[in-house]
Amino acid sequence: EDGYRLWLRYDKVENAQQLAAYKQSVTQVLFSGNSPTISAARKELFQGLSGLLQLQPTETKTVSQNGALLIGTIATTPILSELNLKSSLEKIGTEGFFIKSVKINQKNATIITANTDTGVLYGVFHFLKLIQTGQSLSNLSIENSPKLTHRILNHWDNLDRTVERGYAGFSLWEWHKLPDYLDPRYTDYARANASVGINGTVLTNVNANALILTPAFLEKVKALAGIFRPYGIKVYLTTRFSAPVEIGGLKTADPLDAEVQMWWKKKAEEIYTYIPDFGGFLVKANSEGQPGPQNYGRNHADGANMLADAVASKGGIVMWRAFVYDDKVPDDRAKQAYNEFTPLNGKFRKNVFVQVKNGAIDFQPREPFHPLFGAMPQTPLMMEFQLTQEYLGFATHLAYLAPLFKECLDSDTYAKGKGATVAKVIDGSLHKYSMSGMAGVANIGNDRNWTGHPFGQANWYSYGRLAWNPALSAEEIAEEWIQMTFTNDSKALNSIKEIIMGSREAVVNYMTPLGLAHLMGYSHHYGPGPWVSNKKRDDWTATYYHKADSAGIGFNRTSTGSKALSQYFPPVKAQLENLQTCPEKYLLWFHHLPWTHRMKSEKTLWEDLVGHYYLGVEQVRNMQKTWDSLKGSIDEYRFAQVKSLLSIQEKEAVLWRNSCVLYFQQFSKMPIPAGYEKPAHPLTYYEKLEYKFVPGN
Ligand code: BDP
Repeated sequence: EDGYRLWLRYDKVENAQQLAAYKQSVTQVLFSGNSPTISAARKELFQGLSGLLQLQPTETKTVSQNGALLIGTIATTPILSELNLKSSLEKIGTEGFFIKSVKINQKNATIITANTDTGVLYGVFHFLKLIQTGQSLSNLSIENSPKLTHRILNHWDNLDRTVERGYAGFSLWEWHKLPDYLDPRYTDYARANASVGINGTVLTNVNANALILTPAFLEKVKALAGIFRPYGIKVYLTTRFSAPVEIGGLKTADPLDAEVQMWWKKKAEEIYTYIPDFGGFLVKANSEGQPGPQNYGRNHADGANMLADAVASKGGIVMWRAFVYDDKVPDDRAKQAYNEFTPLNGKFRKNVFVQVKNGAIDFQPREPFHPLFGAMPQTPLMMEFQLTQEYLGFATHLAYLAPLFKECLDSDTYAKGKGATVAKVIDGSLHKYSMSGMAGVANIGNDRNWTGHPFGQANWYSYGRLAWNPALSAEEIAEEWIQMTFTNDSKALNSIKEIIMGSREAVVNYMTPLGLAHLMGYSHHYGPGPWVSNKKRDDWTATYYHKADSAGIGFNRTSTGSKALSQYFPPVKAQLENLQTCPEKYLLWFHHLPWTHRMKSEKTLWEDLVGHYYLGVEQVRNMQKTWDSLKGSIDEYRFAQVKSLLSIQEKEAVLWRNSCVLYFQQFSKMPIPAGYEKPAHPLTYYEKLEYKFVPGN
């Protein structure tokens, strides 16, 4: 077991009783339809059953015994039309499915049905999951459909196969061998995505290369799209805004220039000749040096609408990113996206999403939700989460991100009074958006186990599950993932759950507790660098964010500071502005406070901060102990791999703790409270450590 099979391992059900019961529920299979999607579903079902139940059930045309499994859409399965499923099917839409125990010809049968073939495929994955997670197959009545229309992975993959912020090897896309060689891995990638309902993938980096839009590459993209299509996955590309100049020979890329508009129209038409169901474009513009409409004095809506018009007639969309900040703008970086985008509310075409990162800075271990959520009622906002752990220890540290995703999704924006959660903004229900979406910056590469750290798979998995249904809990997702990926043994399951559920908070504690942010080393964002200052851009330094000085620490975003808080709706603003009500987990994000400030723990801010750093290390040590107790209940390879990674994580958590505590101590001038182990070296030692060999340096 090397992790390649992800959560689709399909190993034999170990519990003999359960196995026998399952076998009784699957004695014959009636599969109808013959599209490529149905073939994929059939193949998956048989692969799953032959592994899980060691069974090759016979395919029949009629129900002749108990335990029949009927699979297909209503249109292709005449028997189903007798079952009065119309109203249920209306409810589940184009991608939902329906699994139900029924009687047909007086025999017990199970049906898996949907309005579309893709729905059937999702239903098959769900059915297999019931077995993988040890659930009963009797008396089933499952109606399930996605809450969001667009559930998309964003690959930050370059054409030379390096991956921006990728820590799991090189890009999966072997451009040099495409379109002739189709790595079977592409199909496994599609299966994994479909199994959690991901229905789109952006193949290329947001820091885009215009070459992807040239015929030689479109040929290759077409080949990938052909593999993903049966799995319900559309392909999208990133565009470089200056492409008309770079590959089109035009003098300008001004979005209001008729020639430029025509160029994009033609380009889009050309793309659709290769990929008739091409999903559309993802654009990073006027951000971190990327070209955009502002280069021509135009705004984001001008840029997005031009591209949107080019793909509209074919059903394509544009995902225009709101990740903009500029050190030339002499204001708090956290405010810029809101300032640039809220005036454009309602000014985008119908097929444009504005894609917003979960927080206003950048994928930190903890950030308050982005104030744009709730602030653009007439423009569908799409959530952007980062699965690759750029700021959470790469693929070396174990950090389960579903609690981070949930923290954001469950936050109340108060955009329409109480209960206007971020989840309701992005699922479209709050503002009646016509489309809804979530993007996850992929953590996948060509490492054998896909994500580098075996637990990184849980971030891919949980992202997909939450994009399908943001109401799921991080814990229930963790449980099913562990069961499918590691074990159904309840003791081991609970131990792994304990590790996984506490892991993100541990990282917050040893990296950026109490609302601190961006203390990571310069450019690579790996090890600690609270001392990073005096760089090319002020907003790329750590001192910009923590503002530690002899008077205290933290970024004042209240009305006496940058006023970023005024971008939130009044109840949120009031809560966060007030020191009595601001949750301490966000304290230093919004307030600059003296080292002697009294915390809820009755400790001074200094002592409390130090306490969090030490707790973070303790938490990692506890994770290690719990993992060690699993020896024998986990296959050896992955047991040893996680064990080693945890020991690196422990070492690095200590480095983080010592670096930050000693660095901040220069300003607090207060002692590390008695009872804590003392840092092994002076601050200068930690400051000199270089992370020369980490990716991105
Ligand atoms: C930052 C990354 C950078 C990305 C950028 C983005 O450091 O590599 O290009 O986000 O999201 O987190 O565009």
